[in-house]
Amino acid sequence: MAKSSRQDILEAARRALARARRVSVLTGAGVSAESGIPTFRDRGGIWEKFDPQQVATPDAFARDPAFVWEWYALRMRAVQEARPNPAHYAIAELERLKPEFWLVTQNIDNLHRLAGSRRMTELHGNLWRTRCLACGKVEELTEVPQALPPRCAGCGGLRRPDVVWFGEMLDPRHIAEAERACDADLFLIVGTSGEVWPAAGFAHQAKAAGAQLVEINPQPGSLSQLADFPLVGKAGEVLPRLLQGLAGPGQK
Ligand code: BJW
Ligand code: ZN
Repeated sequence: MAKSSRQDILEAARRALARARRVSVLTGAGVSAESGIPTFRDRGGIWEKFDPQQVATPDAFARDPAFVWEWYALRMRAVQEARPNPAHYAIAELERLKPEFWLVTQNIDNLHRLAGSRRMTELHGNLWRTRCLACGKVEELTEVPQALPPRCAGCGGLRRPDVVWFGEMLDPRHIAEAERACDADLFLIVGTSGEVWPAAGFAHQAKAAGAQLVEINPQPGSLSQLADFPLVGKAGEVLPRLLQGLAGPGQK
């Protein structure tokens, strides 16, 4: 059988998206790559320069909170300079076009929100939030903390980044939201290697629940074999093309 061309797959995905009433999106670091934020597992990615065991585990933080905070401060400064790219804006546009829409992101960089996304779950937390280890108080940050590690204004306890490290449980409410999003007609997987669980599991769950899967990624990864419509390319280029000509609710 003749292999479908990229253009055929894009057009088929476009038709599936136009038909779909319930649309969900799972994103990872690749969606922010074109905003200049490095991914984790690509060549030149974060895990080439830093050992996750030293910066992204509760043990690392317990051993050396200042060191872990320095690493997050570095990433905050990088993210502070970054702006959403056409992929973030296309996803925010999709939320406006589809009444039953949900975004599940693994990213902590806040760029989806800056682009206008609201119906979403931040599975791995947010870089601009801290949590007091002593009293649990959650605080929003507007800038990179001056003194590291920062302390709680209320109780003086140690504050940690409000993100999910390896070996930590995700917030059960976030898991429930993501599971609801798996009940979709169309499920888009954008810019994630699918290496990290339970996030990767949601793509499998959506497939099992009958969703058609679109993957957008320049490289095949562990979720590619699940995809009904594998779209090979950069999110900031492919997503706007996928949305071309898509009409909103009530329009035909
Ligand atoms: C582009 C692009 C462009 C490039 N356009 N695309 C079951 C099996 C095996 C292991 C486990 C399991 N269950 C649990 C585990 C352990 C662990 C895990 O998954 N380990 C694996 C790595 C083996 N999971 C956990 O520990 C999780 N907790 C948990 O399961 O709790 C229950 C439990 C507790 C104790 C024991 C057992 C169970 C928590 C995971 C937390 C992950 N945290 C991090 C860092 C924290 C936040 C931060 O500081 O940023 O989250 S790790 C890091 O990976 C970050 C990311 O959100 C996450 C996912 O990475 P992502 O987004 O996929 O990035 P990359 O770099 O991997 O991929 C980028 C992709 O983009 C690539 O495909 C590129 O091709 C593509 N790309 N340019 C589109 N322009
Ligand atoms: Zn406190």
